[in-house]
Amino acid sequence: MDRSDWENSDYEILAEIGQGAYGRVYKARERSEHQRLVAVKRLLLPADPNAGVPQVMIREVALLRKIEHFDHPNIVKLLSVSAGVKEQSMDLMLVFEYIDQDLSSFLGKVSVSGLDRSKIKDIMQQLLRGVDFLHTNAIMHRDLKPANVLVSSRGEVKIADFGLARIYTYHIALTPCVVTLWYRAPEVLLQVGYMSSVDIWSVGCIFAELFLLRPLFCGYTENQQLQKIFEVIGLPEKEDWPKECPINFNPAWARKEPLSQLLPNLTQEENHLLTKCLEFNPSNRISAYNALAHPFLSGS
Ligand code: 0RS
Repeated sequence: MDRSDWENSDYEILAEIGQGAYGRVYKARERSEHQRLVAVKRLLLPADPNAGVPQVMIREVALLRKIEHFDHPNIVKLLSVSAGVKEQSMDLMLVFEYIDQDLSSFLGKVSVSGLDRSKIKDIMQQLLRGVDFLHTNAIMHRDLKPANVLVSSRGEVKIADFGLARIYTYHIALTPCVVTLWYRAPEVLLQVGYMSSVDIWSVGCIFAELFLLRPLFCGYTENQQLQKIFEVIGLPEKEDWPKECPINFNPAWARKEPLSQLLPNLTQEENHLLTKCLEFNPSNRISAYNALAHPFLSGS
């Protein structure tokens, strides 16, 4: 955004906090009496201004506003939306409440002795309540990872960067950039159809990371990512391999280090929940709703 834009806007930009397929996110301050800190997200979508606001944009923004009415504690709060036209582009500005840190920075500050079990349970409950809320409203996040899970100074966990999936898909094609594959479900890597269960896979990866304090599967190509996954969860049954899959079943992907070896200190309940989140077959994967009722998470 150029200077003149910011000078006329209701917000004073303080710093850029992120950049990606979505455009840019800035930390800013309201100029009004409240002087509240906010996160301003700006998307520039190449579009024909004469054709009006693109349908996808209207639908997605309507969805964001609809879910905002529920004021869910584990979803980042949307304060305002504005759209405009700039040169040959649609300019979309979303303003959110500002949260101090993301989960990856939070994990980076944890001492070597690790997180308490009670803290892990608390983070997982809040994360899954947010995911369950999104799924109940037919929203898939599709890119859940520690960098877009925010942690407030009061310990509230809030999911950010969702609900613009259709705009992104359109935008990503135009913005080459590096994305992390580490939290991506096998069906996404295998390029077969997918559903909300992809988010549960990501939750499973995050769950393991809360114990390990490092990412569970760190691949740098789709094939390497799949290989790392199979080394831990084992090779799926040939019958479970998706039909019409562009990547062939490869029996050479053998198991090297099962979960029980990678995370030997997990209780049986923790290990069971993690295994249910990391099921290869998406239809065997636990739902957010059922995960919340799992013995590890049910009860306070
Ligand atoms: C990878 C080390 C860096 O308040 C942050 C916020 C932060 C927000 C906020 C609120 C609402 C977003 C952010 C948001 C919107 C896309 C997004 C993508 C990723 C994250 C948030 C998004 N680690 C990550 C970035 N980071 C510093 C560490 C922070 C720190 C505090 N508060 N975002 N990001 N929506 N769209």
